[in-house]
Amino acid sequence: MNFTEYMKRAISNADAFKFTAKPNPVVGALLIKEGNIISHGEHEIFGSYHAEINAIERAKKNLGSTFKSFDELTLVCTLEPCSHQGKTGPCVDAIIKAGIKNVIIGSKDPNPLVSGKGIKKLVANGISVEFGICANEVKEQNKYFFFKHENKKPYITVKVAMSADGMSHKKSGERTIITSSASREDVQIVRAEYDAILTGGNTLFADNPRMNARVNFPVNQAKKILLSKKNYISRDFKFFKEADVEILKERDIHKIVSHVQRSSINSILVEAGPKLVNAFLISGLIDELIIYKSPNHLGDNGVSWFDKETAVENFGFTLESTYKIESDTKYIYKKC
Ligand code: AOF
Ligand code: ZN
Repeated sequence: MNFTEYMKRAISNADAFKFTAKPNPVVGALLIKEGNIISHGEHEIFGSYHAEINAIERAKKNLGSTFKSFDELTLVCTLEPCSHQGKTGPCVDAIIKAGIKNVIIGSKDPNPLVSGKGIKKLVANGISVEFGICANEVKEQNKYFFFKHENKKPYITVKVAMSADGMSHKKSGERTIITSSASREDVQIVRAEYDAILTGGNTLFADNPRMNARVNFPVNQAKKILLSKKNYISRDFKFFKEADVEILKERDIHKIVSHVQRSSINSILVEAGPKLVNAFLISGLIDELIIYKSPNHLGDNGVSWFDKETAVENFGFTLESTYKIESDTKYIYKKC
């Protein structure tokens, strides 16, 4: 195997942890000696050890058997090793301390705390560093993390469930189930991918939603953000169950987004009613729109999502893909 192939292996190993490492990036590392993988390590869980540390610690078990000293090994890691003291120690220090002399990196870390500094410190300590192998694949694998740092804003998706005639719910205000259970199951997987789920007070009071990802695999549940000006909100709503909830009174979407930008959140899924959804779309800060459309009509009893049929295009979105989910259709629009 050459280093590109090892990098691809490290990327694949890391992918298994995309739901538990978030909002951190997934990272994979391998320690190689003369064409053999001596050990591997991944960043498995948010807040826990980084990939390089896991690879080094795993290799130590074979020190003296498959290899005699770390200077015989090449470290292949998908992301630039960190140089900051975060929840765990800086990876570059552990690499230097172990005595590794060769490091092959996929992509530079876009996080300003690290970016370039990790590489610089390795080089300053006499370590040979090569970077840029499969950088695009690493970036694609961690697209929300890279997006946030490169665009100085989190990636924001709005998700709506719509009747065939473009309605959100019944005028009477009662909870209306529009799409099939299969579509609603699909939403669970979408939720699992995001770092934060945002809704408004109207949706909370009308639907009492849980808005967690009910999936059959381990997931670091999204932080929940509730926009409401109310001074008192009962914690009996399902939204608050086993959740990290932040309530914001702010109404200015730009200010809300800058506030989130300062946290570790890279991506937000907005699941709200027409008023808030339209405010987000008008702000121009939405990057993706997911519409689940059912074949059923609500007719005169319904409240429309958008004013015009061409609203989606007017907001600057283009259809990227369409999926059938039983009798519903899922449309994914991207900003262009
Ligand atoms: C690495 N190896 O496996 C990962 C890195 O909060 P912390 O301490 O876990 O640090 C998170 C930041 O560290 C994250 O934003 C990114 O810049 C980097 N992630 N770095 O050397 C890893 N997961
Ligand atoms: Zn690290």
